[in-house]
Amino acid sequence: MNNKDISDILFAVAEYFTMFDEPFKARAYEKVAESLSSFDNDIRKIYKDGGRKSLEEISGIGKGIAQTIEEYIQTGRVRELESMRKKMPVNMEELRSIEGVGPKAIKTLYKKLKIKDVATLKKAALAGKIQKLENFGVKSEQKILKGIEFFESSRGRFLLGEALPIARRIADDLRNVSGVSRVEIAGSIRRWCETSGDIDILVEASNADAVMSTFTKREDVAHIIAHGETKSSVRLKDGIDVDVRVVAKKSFGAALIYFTGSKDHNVLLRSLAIKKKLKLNEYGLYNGARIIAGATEEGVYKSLGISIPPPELREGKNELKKVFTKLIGFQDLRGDFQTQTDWTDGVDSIEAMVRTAKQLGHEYIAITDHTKSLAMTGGSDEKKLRRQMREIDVLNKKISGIQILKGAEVNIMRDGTLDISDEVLGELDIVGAAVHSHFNLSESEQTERIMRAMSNPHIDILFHPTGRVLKKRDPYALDIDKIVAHAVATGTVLEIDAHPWRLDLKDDHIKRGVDAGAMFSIDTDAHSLAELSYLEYGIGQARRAGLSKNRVLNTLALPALQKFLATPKQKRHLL
Ligand code: DGT
Ligand code: CA
Ligand code: CA
Ligand code: ZN
Repeated sequence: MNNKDISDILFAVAEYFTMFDEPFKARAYEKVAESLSSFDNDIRKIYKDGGRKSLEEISGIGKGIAQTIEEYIQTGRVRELESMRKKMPVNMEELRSIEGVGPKAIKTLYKKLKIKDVATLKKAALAGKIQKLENFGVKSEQKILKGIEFFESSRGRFLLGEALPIARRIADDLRNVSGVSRVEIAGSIRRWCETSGDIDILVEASNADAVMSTFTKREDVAHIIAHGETKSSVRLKDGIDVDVRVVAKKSFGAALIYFTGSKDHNVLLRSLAIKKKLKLNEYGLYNGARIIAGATEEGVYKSLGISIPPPELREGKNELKKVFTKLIGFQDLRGDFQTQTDWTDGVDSIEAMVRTAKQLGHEYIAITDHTKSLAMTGGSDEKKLRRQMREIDVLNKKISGIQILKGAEVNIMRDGTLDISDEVLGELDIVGAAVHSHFNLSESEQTERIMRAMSNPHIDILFHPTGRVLKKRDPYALDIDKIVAHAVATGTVLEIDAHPWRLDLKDDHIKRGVDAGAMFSIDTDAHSLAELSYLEYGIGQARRAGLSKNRVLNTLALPALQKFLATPKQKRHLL
């Protein structure tokens, strides 16, 4: 419990007093709540040292408020608040986030229409019931509906592929503010979670004011949720919220641990600290009143006697016990096995894709255009594939320093056969198979179908195995454990499609493959030059699953890769 918790509870009390027609009490609580949120000394300590009397010496705090704070510190509850909540059981936080709806309106809406939350508010507004209330009207009803629309559109979680670029942009801008010495993205984004609720950024700076004003004045800010001395929150025009906190140098590591989370990881860490008779919070690791670590993450973990867990694994599972020495790193991939070009539905030429891949440092790139049954993409038939192979021979002579692999993204037909003849598949360097039709088969039919395709000796990789497209298409019904087992049995590599709309396999599924000993590839599924840099999203998911470098095909150097591909599928293995 810190000053902020106390401030939050006083704000809540103030709101309920407003609803219960106690404007003076409400104002008094609100004032104290406001001043506490930027109060330098620890209220709890003041209370512990000097009792309720010492609270009353703080300006604005009278007897009543001092009692409330005392009760909250001692019991973690405020009975008066609880009884007011019982009398008016509404979801305050939710309702208040609708523009134009404050405590007074909430009271009327509850008393007259039994409105408790945004869902019941929406129903009433759509039925035209709100405009009939006293002090409301057609205009305020419309405003409420607009507010609900905004609430609904922006409360969903954001894809990592949306949130990460925004977070990086803001972090980069903050790095240019004078006096700023360090900026880190924290929260679920640093853990590479596939979606994020908001963006969390930590800043070390000599001038917090400059950071806060630069941040809140950004052009992409839709509105400012809170502007404080060391913490501000905004909602961007894109709908995503951003929290920026300025943290002291001596606490930066502890704060980075805390705000990277996850909550469950923090809970594990804190109880480990307690076991060692230490105390951990976002300011540091303490032995009694003495800070023993806090400036760096390494220092804090080391003082707790454990090695630093990668952020991707801080989910409150086994990350404090296990050491992940072989975890795949962001620099470990040497190539990409799934790319489409202007031969089908990609936008760039093979040559342009290859040159960009080379610039990215790749040693090889597979060109895997779609095949004929995906007619809308101009999918290749056998003849076109052979023509493309000849073109690749020419380009391989022309471009040095990178090997172009002849490939294809072959369609799996309804019955599990493929839409390209085995003869032509045998001429390709590397072949991926994928489902692009009949998404609605039963789980057993879908699983059998895909397993049949995996049994084909020419199918090296199963591309985007579950077929999901985030926010657009659910994965098809599939027995993933059977697929994983069949991959191991047949020597088929499972793809982690790194495209931020797909992330397929996802972390849980990768984990099952890890446990079963499967082989993986991490590919971009790029349809343009820019998308060739998507590998990091797949690596992030792989790391979340604890996947080690030596189980990933595209960590191999070219000669080792060629040797692998020259080995019959059944006998293929990675070290
Ligand atoms: P999100 O934003 O929903 O994608 O997930 P996070 O993990 O980014 O969560 P967020 O933004 O609410 O808070 C950032 C981190 O701060 C979170 O991972 C752990 C820490 N944190 C926040 N609230 C609490 C809390 O109540 N208890 C503990 N132990 N840690 C918290
Ligand atoms: Ca967050
Ligand atoms: Ca946050
Ligand atoms: Zn495509």
